[in-house]
Amino acid sequence: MAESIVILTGAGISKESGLDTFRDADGIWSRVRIEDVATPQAFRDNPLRVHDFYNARRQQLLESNIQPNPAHLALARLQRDWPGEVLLVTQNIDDLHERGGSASVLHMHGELLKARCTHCHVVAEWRAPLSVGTACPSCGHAAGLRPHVVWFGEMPLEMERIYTALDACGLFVSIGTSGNVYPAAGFVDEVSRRGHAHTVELNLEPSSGTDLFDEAIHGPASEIAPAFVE
Ligand code: BJW
Repeated sequence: MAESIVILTGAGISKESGLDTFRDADGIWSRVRIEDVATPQAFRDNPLRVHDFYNARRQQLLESNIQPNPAHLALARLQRDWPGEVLLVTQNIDDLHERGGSASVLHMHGELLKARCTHCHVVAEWRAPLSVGTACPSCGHAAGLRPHVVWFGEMPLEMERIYTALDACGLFVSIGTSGNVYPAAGFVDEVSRRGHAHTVELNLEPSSGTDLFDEAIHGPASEIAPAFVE
């Protein structure tokens, strides 16, 4: 039986599609402070500022020039053609894997094109701007909606499914992530501890955890991901 594969992607895979990463010199955290937009406290203190931040990113994602690149397409091909299981886990909140043809994507840090009600917890597709007074389409509560994203201090999504797949996989590939944010940064350790899976980093440059991988290939994702998959 073909080995199962877990792929972890980060902001670097969407960089060549026109979306900024977080920690590169021109990244999002060079312009905005994490504590102002990406924590539950920030949303409690100033929901308007947090909504503005995600509204702008949602609007950019929906612009016609933002399209999946060859790395997204290659992973969709891998998922379609590999005879074993391929779990695609992304830290990205964009929908470029889906638009690139991936039928199954696990968004551990949430999704920009969804909103969640803080009262009834329903998750709804959301493409319009959110504001402080936007009522929940399900329970009608005014001001209940927040972006369906995972902020610092919150539990990432689908962790049980991810750890089960990490325990079973024969190959773990990390693409376009700096390895700074846990728990995703610890996945390679989780796999390596078991000793019988191969681990590979594909990144523009060595990430902070590059030495933890069995193999590392450096270059733009749009070139090295298709080459790795073929
Ligand atoms: C290219 C490229 C090209 C560029 N081709 N490559 C100490 C104190 C306080 C907290 C902690 C602590 N230690 C650990 C924590 C926990 C905390 C954490 O990790 N903090 C660290 C900063 C230390 N983590 C959390 O709070 C998480 N929750 C949690 O841990 O819950 C408890 C738990 C316990 C046990 C099990 C499970 C859970 C939640 C983290 C939420 C992260 N949220 C964000 C923002 C929300 C979404 C959004 O707005 O988009 O998610 S932060 C941001 O970073 C975003 C990303 O998904 C995430 C990772 O970033 P990523 O993808 O790695 O991007 P970059 O920019 O860092 O790297 C890009 C890379 O691409 C670079 O290496 C480039 O070189 C490369 N690249 N161009 C290929 N063309």
